[in-house]
Amino acid sequence: MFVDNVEIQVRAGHGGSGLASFRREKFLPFGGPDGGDGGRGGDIYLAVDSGLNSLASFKHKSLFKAGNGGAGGKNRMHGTNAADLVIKAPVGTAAYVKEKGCELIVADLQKDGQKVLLARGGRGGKGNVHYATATRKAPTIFQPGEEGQQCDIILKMQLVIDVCIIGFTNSGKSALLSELSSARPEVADYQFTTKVPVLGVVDDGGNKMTWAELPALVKGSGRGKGLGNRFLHHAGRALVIVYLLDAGSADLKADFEELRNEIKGFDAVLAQKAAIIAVNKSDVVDDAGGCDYIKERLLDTGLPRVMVSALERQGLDELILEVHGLAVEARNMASSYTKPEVVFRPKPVDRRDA
Ligand SMILES: Nc1nc2c(ncn2[C@@H]2O[C@H](COP(=O)(O)OP(=O)(O)OP(=O)(O)O)[C@@H](O)[C@H]2O)c(=O)[nH]1
Ligand SMILES: [Mg+2]
Repeated sequence: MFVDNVEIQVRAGHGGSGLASFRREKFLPFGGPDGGDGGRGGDIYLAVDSGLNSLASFKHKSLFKAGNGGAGGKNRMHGTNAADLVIKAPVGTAAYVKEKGCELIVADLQKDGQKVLLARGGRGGKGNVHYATATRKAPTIFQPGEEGQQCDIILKMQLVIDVCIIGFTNSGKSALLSELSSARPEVADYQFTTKVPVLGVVDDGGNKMTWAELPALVKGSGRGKGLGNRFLHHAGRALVIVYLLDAGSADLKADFEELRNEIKGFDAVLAQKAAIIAVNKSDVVDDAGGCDYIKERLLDTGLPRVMVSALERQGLDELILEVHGLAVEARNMASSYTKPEVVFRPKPVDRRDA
């Protein structure tokens, strides 16, 4: 199952209560206060697990609770600190909290090894040993443990990919990806065969890049037709977009414009990414002149154009070369601007007012 959007609830642990107690020993009538402090409640973190590639594991578990701190004991014994809870998510996951009707981003896991605090555990309360003064030698005061933070979190995952293939149904997206990589999506001549994004690694002999095909767009995807724009956000991190057209179509120019408009309507930034047009099924075009005519027809798109045939494995090397060239260029440009990491600092909560 491909899950890329889930809602979870996180509850950090409460701090353990401090203790009010007095030292009682034979021949020591006024032993004084000896109540220890409570232990810390467990924090909750969100961390990258590079073995995961969707949020499917959250489908059956949506409540995450860290343990509470132990209570303070006699003889100044400190309560046990609870263990932290680390929630694992795939790279490309962002976490949002809902506040006043808005979704505020609190974590954006962009690379392996990243770990971000989602909810802080409560501090343990102080035992009565802390309240003894010269005039108050037998304090019965102690602090209860602080409550742990709780919040509802929305996790959204965006695929971490280099190249994204976008096209209408039956243009051969799956056939192309399975010829280029070891991915084996179903290829069939009925419509909308592919219902979730499919990833494959394409090796050009020097560079390995992750390509993905998204389920087909239809005209009006923006208005929710077909699978709508449900998966288009996964193109957000791609370096290059491959517009895949079907050479057998009556009007390739119109097809391209429609695709482009769907993407623009979804996110204008997506439409400005490095892109290339691949016209698949070149084998159905009668002669080389036909291919030249198609390329000419798409000239004023301003994008590089490659004729390919997934069926007959034609033009694939040229396509890989062009796409990977664009991807390397885009990556070099992006590395001059690195997105700052989002750091979440939970606000301290004063429980005494509560
Ligand atoms: N002649 C020819 N047929 C092709 C080529 N590539 C794919 N096809 C055929 O086109 C049909 C659709 O191919 P798919 O790869 O399933 O297309 P898709 O874009 O993934 O389609 P959906 O997943 O349904 O959106 C299948 O019958 C393929 O055999 C090609 O290069 N030449
Ligand atoms: Mg498909």
